[in-house]
Amino acid sequence: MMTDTDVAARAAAAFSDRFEGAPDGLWAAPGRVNLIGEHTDYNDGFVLPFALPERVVAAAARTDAGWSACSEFTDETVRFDDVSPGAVTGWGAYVAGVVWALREAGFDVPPARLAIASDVPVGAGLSSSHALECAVLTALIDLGELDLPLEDRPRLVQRSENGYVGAPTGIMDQSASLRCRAGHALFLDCRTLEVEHIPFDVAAEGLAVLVLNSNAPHSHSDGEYGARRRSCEDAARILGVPALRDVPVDGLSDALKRLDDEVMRRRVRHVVTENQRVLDTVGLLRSGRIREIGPLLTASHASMRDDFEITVPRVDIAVEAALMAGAYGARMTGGGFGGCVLALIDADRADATTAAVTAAYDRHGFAAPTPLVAVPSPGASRLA
Ligand code: GAF
Repeated sequence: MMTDTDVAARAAAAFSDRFEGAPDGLWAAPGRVNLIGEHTDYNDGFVLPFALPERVVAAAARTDAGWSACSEFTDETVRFDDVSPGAVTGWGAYVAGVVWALREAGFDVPPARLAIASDVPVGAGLSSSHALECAVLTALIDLGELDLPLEDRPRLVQRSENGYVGAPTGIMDQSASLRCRAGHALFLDCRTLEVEHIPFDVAAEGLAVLVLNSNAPHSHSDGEYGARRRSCEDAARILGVPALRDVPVDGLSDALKRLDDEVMRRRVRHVVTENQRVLDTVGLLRSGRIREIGPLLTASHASMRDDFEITVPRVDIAVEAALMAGAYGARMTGGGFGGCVLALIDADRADATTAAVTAAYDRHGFAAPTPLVAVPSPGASRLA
């Protein structure tokens, strides 16, 4: 596994290669794994992500006018003065969107040059694009000495994502990248944005969270994400509540009786039961009972598979194989339609669990998954 230092060195080297001189500083923002609480964020519900050691690093410096960005992933250097929505497209929109959202919020954003490097796997559902936006935001805030409290930063990144990039995502990923702490999971109330840092020292318990990238192609994920969100919002309107967060789990069967559409009933059941699973998981973790969260993770997966219908065979097969190999619990993590599976395992079972999933993939003709052991890590910060 690469470290911040490797990625930071690459970002600094990219800066010197493409721009003149050295950067004023280096800023890093992590990808995330969501332990539990999927598609609950835009329903004003609860989530429990933690930040990864894998990070996006922005090497950045103030300049005289405009913004320029380059990345180790492409030869293209994006330059722009105009940040109106639509003016910058492609990967540069993730940079321009942050500038736009800061200006919309009334900030005097410093002109800057930014060089990006990253070891967050791309297209794996580990939030690489939010990590990019959060690294850019953190760099611009420091370069411009902007007064934007930490707790207000996720909303601004969400505004960039929704209003500029054009993805109707919720508030979880930015919150994780910006607000997580090492050794903890972030219990976030997505309505009030209150957080509680829940100790999640898996290593001290002889455990590990193994993350396996299914490498399944993310076909149709954008459209399906929007469709799930609309279905939840329509259901809340029919039920006469501000959001599905307001349907208590003991009121679920009554609520379901008031919905005619069978698909909508399943969507609601997922969200309402998933919120409860987050609360139950937090309860167990608060009393140090980490192993016991396993069945909640596995139940979350079943709910995503059967009710929310956002899994694909490759992630279902990985979950089943990990459980057969002795995992305490396993589930898909992230937006769905591919991406990663996480499994709570004994720390010495990472290779055996990966081998079991690889063998199952082999039987189905799928290429081997890519493993990483996820260590709860700190949120965005200045490195140098
Ligand atoms: C994606 C989104 F960006 C999040 O806001 C969240 O909805 C997640 O999918 C599903 O839990 O990562």
